[in-house]
Amino acid sequence: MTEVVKNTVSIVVPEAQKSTGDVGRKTPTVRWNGGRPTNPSEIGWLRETAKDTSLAEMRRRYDEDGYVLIKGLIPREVVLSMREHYFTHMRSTGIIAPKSDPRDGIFDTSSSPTEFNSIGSPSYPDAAKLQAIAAAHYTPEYLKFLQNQEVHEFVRNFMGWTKEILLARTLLRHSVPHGVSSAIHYDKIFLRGGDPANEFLTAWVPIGDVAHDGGGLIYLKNSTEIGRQIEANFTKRAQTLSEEDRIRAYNQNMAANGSLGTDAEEFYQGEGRNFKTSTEWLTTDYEAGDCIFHNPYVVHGTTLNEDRLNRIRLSTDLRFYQEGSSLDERWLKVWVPTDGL
Ligand SMILES: O=C(O)CCC(=O)C(=O)O
Ligand SMILES: [Fe+2]
Repeated sequence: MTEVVKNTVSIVVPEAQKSTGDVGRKTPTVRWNGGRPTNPSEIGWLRETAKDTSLAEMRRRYDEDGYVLIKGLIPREVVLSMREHYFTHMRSTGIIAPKSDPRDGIFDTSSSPTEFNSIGSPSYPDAAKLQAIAAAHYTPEYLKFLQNQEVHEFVRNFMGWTKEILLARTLLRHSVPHGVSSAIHYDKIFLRGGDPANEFLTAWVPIGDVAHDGGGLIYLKNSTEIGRQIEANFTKRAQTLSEEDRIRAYNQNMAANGSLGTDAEEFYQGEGRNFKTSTEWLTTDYEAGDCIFHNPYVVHGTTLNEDRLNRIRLSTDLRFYQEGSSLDERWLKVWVPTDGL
């Protein structure tokens, strides 16, 4: 019998080149949250990271990119139950389509999107809706979701901390189709308190699937250094201000809402004017269970929610510090609409 000689040559792909997230995927088409279209040649995909990737490689990517997008970190069912809970809680405000399943979170398109503004929008909705959003931050289901073991363990191991502190000020935000949500910023603008050398970690947790044109986060590629330079400039200009004003996101040097513009064009006309050579912005099709961790300086904003199924983008954003570090004390209280942060 002749032995069939199999081709045993295997190609070892270096870990650093795996799962870049953009292989063979068409350039996404999105609009900025302010409504202007993006330039397709400047939009790309975020790098995806599998949760079993080595810590060393994850940290290398975080250092290089300013973020690490972990696919499927939280069990999908846990996330979808949270989505169902939120829209059941919010149903009385009229946010979801009549008779629709709260788990789907489908916007009632007979309403005006601006009536359903949420945290991060330029203005708030009416008192009843605002009260419902505030109350959603206190439900036992949400508080349990915040204790999610996968996220806490990840943060602890990834940062090499003995114990992580989740700041009480978490932001549970919905963004309805064609509504206005968060503008361009880096997170340090809002957390300038505490020892400046102490870095926190943000986790943005989509609560449901968020397609690339569904109002999720969009990041300026390789922008950590850009954020640092803009912040150094703000710090210099704030030297004559009182301590309270110096750390305020809305001090006299800052634009409304602490933002750096509603879209790339505004960004490059304003604080981004010295960084016009960095023009690639990255987003993705986020799936329930994914979690994106980013540093305090990486520049990001949101896309316009143009979801084909009229799904409401729901997410929470969390900030972690190492236990015992000097942190921004203003963030130790649960968000209320009047906290001025
Ligand atoms: O969800 C949003 O609209 C903004 C979230 C964000 O900027 C963050 O998580 O740092
Ligand atoms: Fe942010």
